[in-house]
Amino acid sequence: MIQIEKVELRRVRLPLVHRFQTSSHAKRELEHILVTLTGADGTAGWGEIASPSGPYYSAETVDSCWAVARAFLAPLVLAARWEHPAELAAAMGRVRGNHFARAGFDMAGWALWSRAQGVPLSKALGGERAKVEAGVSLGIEPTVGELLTQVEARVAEGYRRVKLKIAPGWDVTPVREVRSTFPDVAVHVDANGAYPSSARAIFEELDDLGLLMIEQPFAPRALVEHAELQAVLRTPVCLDESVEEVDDLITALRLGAGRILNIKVSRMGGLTPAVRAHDLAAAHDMPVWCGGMHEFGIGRAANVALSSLPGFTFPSDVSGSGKYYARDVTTEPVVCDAGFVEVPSVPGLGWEADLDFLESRTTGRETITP
Ligand code: OSB
Ligand code: MG
Repeated sequence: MIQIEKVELRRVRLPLVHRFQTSSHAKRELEHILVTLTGADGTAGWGEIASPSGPYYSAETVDSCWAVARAFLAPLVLAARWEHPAELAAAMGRVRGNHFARAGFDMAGWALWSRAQGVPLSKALGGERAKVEAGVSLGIEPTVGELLTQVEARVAEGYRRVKLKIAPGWDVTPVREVRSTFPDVAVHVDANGAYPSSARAIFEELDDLGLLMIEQPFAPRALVEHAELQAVLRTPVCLDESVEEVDDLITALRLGAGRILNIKVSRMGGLTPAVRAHDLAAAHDMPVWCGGMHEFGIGRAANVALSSLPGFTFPSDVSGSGKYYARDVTTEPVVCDAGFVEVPSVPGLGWEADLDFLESRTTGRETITP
């Protein structure tokens, strides 16, 4: 039986090496919350709450995560007695929504448990791959020329799949330019739900560009409209924001609301529901890949482990740390070589928090005990 005796929450800020703009907003630095769970025997596990600062991707914010983590999740986790991380996830089940906040605790539970079991996190989750294929996500740039410069730099680093953020006014033209300049690079677009469901013509144009997939064209709850769009496109529609719960995936499968699923640990509420979504998608022959939230090294490590599961057949947003951060919060960065990240074979997460560096980047902290 595992019993958590101490919960530590720490807000950490890192500057981005390159400004990132999506259809909803721009960011230059990120603040995430690191969660450390320490068991009665002194074993610790780290997790990351990778919520954006503002409620533009989901309803959560760093402040909402902080409030829910300290007042609701930490007490539930401290009261739980568990033998497997799925039981810890179940103990947090009373809390509705707040998936980013829950994900940080769930991840820390898996990290602690896999280390205690002496197995790599990837194996604990059912992963099989020794390395995972990584792609980069590229934000909206001021000009098409600047976007092409970004793509060129990433291709030179070995990435072979790029995801381009699109928004009304920044779609067919930049995407066509990237396609024609880099014909051998797999291109995928992500609208973050920025289009009204009446905007079908844009997607019919994009349908002719040989894209890997079109991610989240419409608003999160517009599942019926996604099904109607998928019915007229050859390009697979991929769902991101629409699938927060495994139940949303059941609805999407029933409706035919997309052919591919982006599984994000944060959006789903942790590795436990992420693995369930993977298993359900696999049972329906729906390919999946692992999305990201510009995670620091801790959350990035969890993404690498998850991406090693057999259903993750498209490249994941698990680029090396250097795509976002000059220095990451782990003693070693996540490294991408020729488009692949190696899956660690040591017990636990596979990367260690860099405590000295963290001290210099910590903007707030709290320790919660029973
Ligand atoms: O939709 O995938 C998204 C980042 C913030 C919010 C939403 C998204 C993203 C990304 C980043 O695309 C992917 C990554 O972490 O590399
Ligand atoms: Mg997305």
